[in-house]
Amino acid sequence: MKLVVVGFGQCGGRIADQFARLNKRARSQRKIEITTGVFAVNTDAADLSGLSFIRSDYRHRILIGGRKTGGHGVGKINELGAEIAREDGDKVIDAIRGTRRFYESDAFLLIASSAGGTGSGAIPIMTQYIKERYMDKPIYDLIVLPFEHEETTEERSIYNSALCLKSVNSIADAVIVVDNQRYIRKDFSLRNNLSKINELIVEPFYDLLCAGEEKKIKYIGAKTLDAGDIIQTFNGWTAIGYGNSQVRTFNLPLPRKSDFRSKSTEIHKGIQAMDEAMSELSISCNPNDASLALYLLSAPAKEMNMDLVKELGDYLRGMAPRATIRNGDYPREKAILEVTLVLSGLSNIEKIREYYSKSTSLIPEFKRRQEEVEDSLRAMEEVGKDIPSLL
Ligand SMILES: Nc1nc2c(ncn2[C@@H]2O[C@H](COP(=O)(O)OP(=O)(O)OP(=O)(O)O)[C@@H](O)[C@H]2O)c(=O)[nH]1
Ligand SMILES: [Mg+2]
Repeated sequence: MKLVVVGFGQCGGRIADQFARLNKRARSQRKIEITTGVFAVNTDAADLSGLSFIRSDYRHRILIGGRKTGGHGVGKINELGAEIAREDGDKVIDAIRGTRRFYESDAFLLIASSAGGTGSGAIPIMTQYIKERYMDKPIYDLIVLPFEHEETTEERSIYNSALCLKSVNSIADAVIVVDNQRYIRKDFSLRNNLSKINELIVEPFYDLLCAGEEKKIKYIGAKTLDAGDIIQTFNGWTAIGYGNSQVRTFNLPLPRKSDFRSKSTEIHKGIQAMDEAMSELSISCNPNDASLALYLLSAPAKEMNMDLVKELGDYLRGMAPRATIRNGDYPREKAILEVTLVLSGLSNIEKIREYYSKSTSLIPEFKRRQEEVEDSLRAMEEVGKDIPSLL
């Protein structure tokens, strides 16, 4: 599957940059392409210059709202991010139109954080603009939720998130939810290592996008997972995960293929990778709430057989009994068995529900604070009313 990738704001731009890296990797390791164009859009010129893999010309790193912000961002006011996108959105559309081989793209992937200003505000507006112009291609929005410590220190991050999530969900074909907090569960030092988190966020997309683009016969599975399967699966609230397990230790003799122990070991390893993918999902959710699911098994051809694929399917069916499940296998050479898992059409995500309810109670509070500020300003003006002005 080939994507047009557009990142908005600092977070969106940096993750889009990681997709540009993945494409480079696909090209050099596998001689295939998984993106047709990668763009970063920001109100902040410094953030755009900090990227590494996205082409550095103004058509790929797009500065918007220069007049309003002086190139310095919108300071977490996502209403302003939205306003700027309405005014400057044509710049992004023009850049997309200039993509060579645009006709080969299967879908759009737009990316932003929900808590900031530029990305959070621009992504719903741009989803709508792109949808109006390219009706035949699905649009997926990848939204990054803030760390817990940001939610407690800055209520605006909760309010921005609620606004952004509600808006994108009403317009995008799927919303892939990625919770920053989930990536520091095992390693707290990651909190200060956003680029490592960004690598982890994009990793599950690699095999998923590559599988359907393979041309070499030895990398084509018994059942290829292609763009059609992905498009059928990505729908509404979506989570993505990845897990792996080592399949061979070199100093052990290989058991004979027909050996029942060898077969049960393979299945055990497969289940272990699937379990890891499930517990490493990009957002905490209940698989029981998924109406669509997909898994891709990548492993050395020797290690894959229909029994393993079927066992994994049965296992997933047990966890997501209501989901329509699609699958594929992707023969690789590395001695590692990998499972990429997508749960989609989720009917409930607790964290989003919380953002909605907390924001509803924040609205009157924000209004009250605004009024307080205005009252206080008026009172100060009143005290100084007899002082002459220099203007
Ligand atoms: N995973 C990840 N999260 C990031 C990154 N950069 C920022 N964030 C998160 O994104 C949120 C802040 O949004 P930004 O993307 O910085 O904001 P912006 O869209 O540039 O908007 P303004 O700077 O307010 O104009 C916070 O929750 C950060 O934790 C990143 O590179 N990776
Ligand atoms: Mg910024």
